[in-house]
Amino acid sequence: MKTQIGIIGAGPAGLLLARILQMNGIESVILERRSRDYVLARLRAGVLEQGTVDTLRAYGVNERLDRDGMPHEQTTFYWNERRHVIVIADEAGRRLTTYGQNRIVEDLITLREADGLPILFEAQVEALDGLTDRPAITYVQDGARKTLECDFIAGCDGYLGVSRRYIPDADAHSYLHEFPFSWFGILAEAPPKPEKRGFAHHVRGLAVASARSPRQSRLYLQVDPDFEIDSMSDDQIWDELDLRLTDETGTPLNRGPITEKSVARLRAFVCERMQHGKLAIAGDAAHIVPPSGAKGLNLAVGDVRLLAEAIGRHLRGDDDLLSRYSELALQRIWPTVHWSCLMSEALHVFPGQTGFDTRRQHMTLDHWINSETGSRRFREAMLGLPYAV
Ligand code: FAS
Repeated sequence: MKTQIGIIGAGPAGLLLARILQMNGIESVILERRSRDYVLARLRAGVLEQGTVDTLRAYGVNERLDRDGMPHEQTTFYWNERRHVIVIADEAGRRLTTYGQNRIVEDLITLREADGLPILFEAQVEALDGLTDRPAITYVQDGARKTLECDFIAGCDGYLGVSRRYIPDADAHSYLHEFPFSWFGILAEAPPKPEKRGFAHHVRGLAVASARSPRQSRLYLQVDPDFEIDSMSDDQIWDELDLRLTDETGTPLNRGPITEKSVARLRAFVCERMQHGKLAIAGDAAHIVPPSGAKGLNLAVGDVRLLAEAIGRHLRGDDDLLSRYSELALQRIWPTVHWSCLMSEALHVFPGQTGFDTRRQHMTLDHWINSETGSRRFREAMLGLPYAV
């Protein structure tokens, strides 16, 4: 099989890249190791920066987003049993929007299939060749080894994907930080209360209350890295969430059946080598952020906007932007990783944390909540950095 762009991974990065290329007249084939059902069932992110919403609108991926996306114009901190609100919407009308990653993925797959364009599911990529002249992807599907020849390869295959391995000295230019805790996430059929959405900084650990739709709540508890997913009953989960999210109103969360549970270790990772010859990586293949800042998906959007433009110019014989892809992408990646780590350091309880450490966390939260410069810094970081293109 031959195409112009071989894309590895049908997550948000790979699917959106394919969509942007298609709208610029560039054909691609997406190779995805998992089944279609598995990809659609993965929950993950849910908070979209304005730039992400604008990008999805620009490429016609907004019909359900405009109908079901929930405005998210403030962040609430629950701390010392009180609510503290920071307005995020800014004078230019920028704000956050809550709309599940799984729905964006479904919207992109639906559009691509309606256009009759190829996504090969259960196609496990095993090797990349010819990265400096005639790129080729070897993959296994239905037990047969096959080859996709292309002009360029985009590695959108996530943190555990194969593509990063084909970038020489990637490891020597990679930086990893593991946090000493995980997030225990639940999805519940319980209407989220607008007055109960935000982050709790509590002596027992962080809690997060967010929405996925008007009928579904997405909630997280900080847990130890070795937390057993079935170690808490549903009632114990709800009681712990209400305890950590306590505020002066005493309002409890709406409760309902828990339909999904997951545990994710918190880590931050950046690979500063995001390209080699006719291969470039984007999204989680190049970087991981702790979900505290709700940035992973939004960073992937910035990468693929830049990569799509660079590929388009490359195919027209102009390699200037492509030669600067890593450099330009990192100008957005590192500040966002730093912000996500600041949020993680301010909100979680660390092993061996002292009263001194806790008071310093309180100073950070107080700065964001009560000082003009702190609130502006918080607002700009949450709304997201401008794109390179
Ligand atoms: P993805 O990992 O989504 O997609 C990569 C794709 O490549 C996968 O479908 C995989 O199957 C495929 N693949 C891998 N190897 C392959 C191979 N050899 N051959 C073919 N295909 C291959 N971000 C937020 O902003 N907010 C959140 O609340 C949040 N919560 C998260 C919770 C969890 C449990 C996890 C794991 C992540 C969370 N994230 C969150 C981050 C997440 O949303 C990522 O940033 C986002 O999925 C990035 O998208 P991709 O780069 O496309 O990578």
